[in-house]
Amino acid sequence: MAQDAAPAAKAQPTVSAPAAPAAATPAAAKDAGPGNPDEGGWVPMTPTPGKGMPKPAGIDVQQQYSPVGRMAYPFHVAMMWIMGIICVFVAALLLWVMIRYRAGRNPVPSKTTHNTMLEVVWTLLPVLILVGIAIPSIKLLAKQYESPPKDAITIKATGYQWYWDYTYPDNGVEVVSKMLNVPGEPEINAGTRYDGTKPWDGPNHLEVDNRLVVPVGVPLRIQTTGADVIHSFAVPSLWFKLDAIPGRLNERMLQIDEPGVYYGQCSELCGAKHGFMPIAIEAVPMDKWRQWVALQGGHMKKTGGSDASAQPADAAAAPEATPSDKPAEGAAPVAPVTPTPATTA
Ligand SMILES: [Cu+2]
Repeated sequence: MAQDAAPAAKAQPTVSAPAAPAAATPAAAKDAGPGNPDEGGWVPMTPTPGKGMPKPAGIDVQQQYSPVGRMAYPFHVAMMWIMGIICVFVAALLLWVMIRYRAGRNPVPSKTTHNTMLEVVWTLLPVLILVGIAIPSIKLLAKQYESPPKDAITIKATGYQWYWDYTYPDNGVEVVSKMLNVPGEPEINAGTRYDGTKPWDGPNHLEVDNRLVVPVGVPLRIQTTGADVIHSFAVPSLWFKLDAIPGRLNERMLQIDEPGVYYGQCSELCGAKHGFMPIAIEAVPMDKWRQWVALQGGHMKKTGGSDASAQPADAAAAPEATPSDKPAEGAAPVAPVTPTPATTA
């Protein structure tokens, strides 16, 4: 924690300026670079209110948009009911015993010590309930740890104090993703614009300058690591949470059911601005994703034969990129590749 304090203090000077609702253009120009949505004609998706984000006064888990989430959510609801019924039942029994068998009503206490039938029931019943829970629970656990198939699209999310960096190693794309500043609040990220200055901006504290753009309906291999301290990559509406640990490369499969913008946050206390490194995933159809990759100056995976299907599509994406009015895109080398600390890849 002492470590965290130092960079925080250094960053502090930028935090005081009381937010002149950002001239969007100069700010946008500042964060020009790979992944900038203002670059290359990419128009980010406008999020649907309430989808992939928390709802005001909501108390339930967010609606799920991934196969794992759709499996886990009903299980979560069933567990809540089982727990609730047991709590009410035990509390009722206690109350009944306290009232019915109080000293005042039973001056001569009963000498009963055993009841075989009752003992068998109160042993067997919890065992049966636990077995009943264990079966779907283990299935869900296994599903959550399912390995991505060989041809899954790889995305590596690196947590920094206090932003995310996304690389697509097979596509030669890198995106640095920082929280948008919040109107009326101290500036958190110098150089990023203010939330609400673009029509596609989502909720404040959750929207970022450059989203993680991914294709829908196909398995993604999400790898996480931390560049400095432990972070955690978590998106509630996709039932996805994976720690990002320095010196380690964690991996989990993610698949998103339908296009949309899904928001999450770093979920490991990682320092002073832990609360200001949100995650915004923009899931788009595959052809749009290919277009996005091309606009970032990236390419489709060079196939070694396993996923031959990618090749013709790659060829299709390429011409799309060439006439694009952004030839400079390719010229800008993919942002200075941040040395990733000792990841065991
Ligand atoms: Cu963090």
